[in-house]
Amino acid sequence: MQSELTIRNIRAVGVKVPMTYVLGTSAQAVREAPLLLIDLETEQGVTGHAYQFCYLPAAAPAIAILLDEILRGVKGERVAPAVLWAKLNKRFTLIGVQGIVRMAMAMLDVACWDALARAAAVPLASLLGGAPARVPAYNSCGLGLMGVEALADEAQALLAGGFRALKLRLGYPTLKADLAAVRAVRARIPGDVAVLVDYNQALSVPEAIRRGRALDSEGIAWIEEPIRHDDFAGCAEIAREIATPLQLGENFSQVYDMERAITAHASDLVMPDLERIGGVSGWLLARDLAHKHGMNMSSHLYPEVSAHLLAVTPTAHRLEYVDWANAILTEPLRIDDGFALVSERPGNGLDWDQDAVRRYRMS
Ligand code: SMN
Ligand code: MG
Repeated sequence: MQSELTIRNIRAVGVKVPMTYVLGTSAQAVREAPLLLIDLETEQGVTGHAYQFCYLPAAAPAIAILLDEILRGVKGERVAPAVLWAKLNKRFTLIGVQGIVRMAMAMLDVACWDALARAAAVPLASLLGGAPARVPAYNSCGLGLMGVEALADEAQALLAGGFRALKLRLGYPTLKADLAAVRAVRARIPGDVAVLVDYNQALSVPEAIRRGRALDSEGIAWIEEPIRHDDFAGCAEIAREIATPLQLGENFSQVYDMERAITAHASDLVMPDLERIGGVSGWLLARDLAHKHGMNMSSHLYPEVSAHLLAVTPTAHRLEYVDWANAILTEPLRIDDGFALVSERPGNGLDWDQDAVRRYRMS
């Protein structure tokens, strides 16, 4: 994608926004969302936006420092995402394009695509050859590890907005407790609501097979990351042994990782993360790979931008909806009857509410 836009500056600000629902995973409980927001300023006056969910507040200033380093390499360059990625890939070869280096590069990529869409005065989905659409979404807020009564109440509350699918985190100390959690949720919601479960890498291969087989009779729509995310041989073994579809992807580092997972038959479904897969450019490569293999592809976090991308993904499956960025957006992503409505204004749907940004700014 070529354009006349040239890069002038990258401004980054960290915010810590309160979460409506605690995200209690098997690995860690998250109560506040640390987000890094960037403005990519161009000489032509168009500004592109992106944000990163930082997992840890301490990662926000670290990513911001890497963005300063990126700016030194790309200031004055044209806003051409593929060209910039190639240049930065070379610049960061020795440290490695992974972890927060890759996150910073992906943020630049997302902001570049936003600037291009804004300059063309079209929504990102249209710039990519599609159009804003209704994308099936699941509510991924909350439903962390907790007591069964609280789970049932939260499941009911999460169906507001007409959601027809929810994600439940598992990885309790015992299989019995996992089953109790699933059944408590199931008992409180309509039978046609899909329940997806996520172990966040908590299990060993034998334990995943044991728990997965037990979950096979619970009507679960997918089992996500049962074991360490990079053990593709182990995941392939689990996928062979259980009937419920296996889901991987939030930890795919660029499309190369996804290709290795597919080659290893590690997963039935894929759900790349916008920032780990390499931004919009990385998503487009992942999209083509999923299409080639006929694999259903969902998103991970960043629902505002991911909605645009799923609208141009032939094997689009489910959008992961979280409301974390709503606190700092002027126009949060709209959900209607369980579908996300891709924003129709120019760009990727991210516009900062400056008062809220000041309120939640990290010290
Ligand atoms: C998740 C997302 C973000 C932070 C922690 C856990 C989870 C998911 O794995 O898939 O939503
Ligand atoms: Mg997950």
